[in-house]
Amino acid sequence: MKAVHICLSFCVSLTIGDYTVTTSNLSVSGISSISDLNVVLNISHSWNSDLRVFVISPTGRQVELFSEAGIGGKGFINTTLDDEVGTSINNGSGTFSGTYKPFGRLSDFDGLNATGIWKLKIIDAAEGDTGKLNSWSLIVNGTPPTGNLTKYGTSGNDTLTGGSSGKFTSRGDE
Ligand SMILES: [Ca+2]
Ligand SMILES: [Ca+2]
Repeated sequence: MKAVHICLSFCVSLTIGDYTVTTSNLSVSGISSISDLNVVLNISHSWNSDLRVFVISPTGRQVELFSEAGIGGKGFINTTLDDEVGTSINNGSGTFSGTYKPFGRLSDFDGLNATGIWKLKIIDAAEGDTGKLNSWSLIVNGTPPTGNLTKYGTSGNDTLTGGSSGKFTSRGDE
C-alpha cells in the first residue's frame, strides 16, 4: 500500500542574507515509512553558487542537496531534487527550473518515519548577493499508518498542527 503525500510550505518569504544560515520548518504526518522523498525549492537569489542547502529529517539526519552549484545563476523556480534522475545539480545553470539529482542521497531517508518537523537549512557562504526562500515542498512516497486512510483520503488539504507554515496535501492511495 503506497501513498503519495505532498507537504508544502507556502509564503515562507524568509530573507537569505550574506553569510547567514536560514532555516525553515515543515510539519509532516501521515507516513510511517518513507519509500521515496523528493524536494522542491522556490528560492530567489542573485548568485546561486553562494548557497549550500540541506534537508534535515525529524530525527536529525541531514542530506546535502547542493553546494555552490550553477555559478552566477539566478534563483530556483520549482526546482526538484530527485535521486532518480541523471542530471546532477552541479550541471545546472541560469535559473534552475528543472529536475536534478542532488549532491547527497535523499534515499538516506528511505525507511524512516516521516512524521515530525523537517528542516530546510540554507547557508549563504559568500558576500555580495542575497535572496529569499519563497517556499519549499517535500514529496513523500511511503506507507501510511494503519487506520489513517480515511483521515488522509483524497478530499484535499489538511492544516497541520505543530508548524506555523505547514500545509498538508494528500493525493490518497496509489
Ligand atoms: Ca526520488
Ligand atoms: Ca551572499
